[in-house]
Amino acid sequence: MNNKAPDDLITIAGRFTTSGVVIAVQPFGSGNINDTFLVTLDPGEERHFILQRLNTRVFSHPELVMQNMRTASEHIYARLLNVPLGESRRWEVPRVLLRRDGQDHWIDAKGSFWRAISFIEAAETLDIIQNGTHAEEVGFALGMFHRLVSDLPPETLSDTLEGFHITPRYLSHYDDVLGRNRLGRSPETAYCIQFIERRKAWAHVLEEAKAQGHLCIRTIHGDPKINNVMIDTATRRAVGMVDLDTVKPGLVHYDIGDCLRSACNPLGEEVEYWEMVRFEPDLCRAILLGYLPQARSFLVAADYEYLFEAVGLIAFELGLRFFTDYLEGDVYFKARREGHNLLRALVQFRLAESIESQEIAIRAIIRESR
Ligand code: GN1
Ligand code: MG
Repeated sequence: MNNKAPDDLITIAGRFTTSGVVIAVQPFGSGNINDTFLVTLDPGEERHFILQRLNTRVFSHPELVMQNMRTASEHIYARLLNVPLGESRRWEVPRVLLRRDGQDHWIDAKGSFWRAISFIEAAETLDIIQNGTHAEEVGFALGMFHRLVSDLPPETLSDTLEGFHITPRYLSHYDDVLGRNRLGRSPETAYCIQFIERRKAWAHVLEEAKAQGHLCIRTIHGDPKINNVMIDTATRRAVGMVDLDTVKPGLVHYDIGDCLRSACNPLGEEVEYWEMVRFEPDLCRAILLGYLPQARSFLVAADYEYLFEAVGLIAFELGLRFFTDYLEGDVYFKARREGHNLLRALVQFRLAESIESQEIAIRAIIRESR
């Protein structure tokens, strides 16, 4: 058995402690990009914190990611003082933990970029939607987050991931990769290629609306999928949104689409039987019931007109990103086995199909929820 890795992690975690001794560092969560660990301290002012090795292949300017996180969380803290939460609800924001010398990260001998973030105690995240109440809480969490950053001017944040959620950019990258690809065509890859081909023109819908001035840039979360919403283990209410790496300027539609595509898929995005994946409209209704009371103060009429397109588009876009990565040899999303990113793509395409086939019902839900 090799004991070296845990020892190394304990030393690295120790670089971020101000009190207490690190007694354990364990892999944590199911992220596709960064490496995440839960650190346990004894005794320490706080029992746990999150240690992460940022994927600098994806985030090529990690110091700007840290700056955005700090700008957003400080803004949210200040704003929380004026936003009534109601009884029996807490709202927590992950804080960047500084080292004793005031630095917000540490670069190890191999050049890895490490950072520490506060842990929200007595709460958990779930990869799969549990029921309508859970869906409503997921919607509330995104609405609360958007409301708290709605007065944070997007220009104060850096664009840390150029092209993120710009579907036409993913399409042109896909075309390049496909052109170079020499893999044989299985029935699954043929299905994906045809699926993308038929939706190429439509995939510009949000970017065109943005270019024509129908939709405006705001501060967004960037990755508000179901398992980035922390749920209180006792009250089962949402207590915060984690993973602030992608907080940056963008369309709220990317966020709403990502939240709905991830939380209205009762089988989750890592399912084996991709043909069985479907989008559940009742969960969509529950999410909007939680989201819109928070968001009505800043959404304008044109925003509602593109909500339906946003749901299908973000599912399609994620499928496109997974499929391109499969063709490219898994250079972006961590793949845990051969064909993993192909399977993930099939799940998202099946979900996008299910959204398309229920267009009338989903549009009616959006209309009635306004
Ligand atoms: C990635 O690593 P994780 O799980 O936080 C990705 C998201 C995808 C998500 C799909 C920076 O997020 O855009 O929606 O996987 N993050 C980045 O599960 O690309
Ligand atoms: Mg993320």
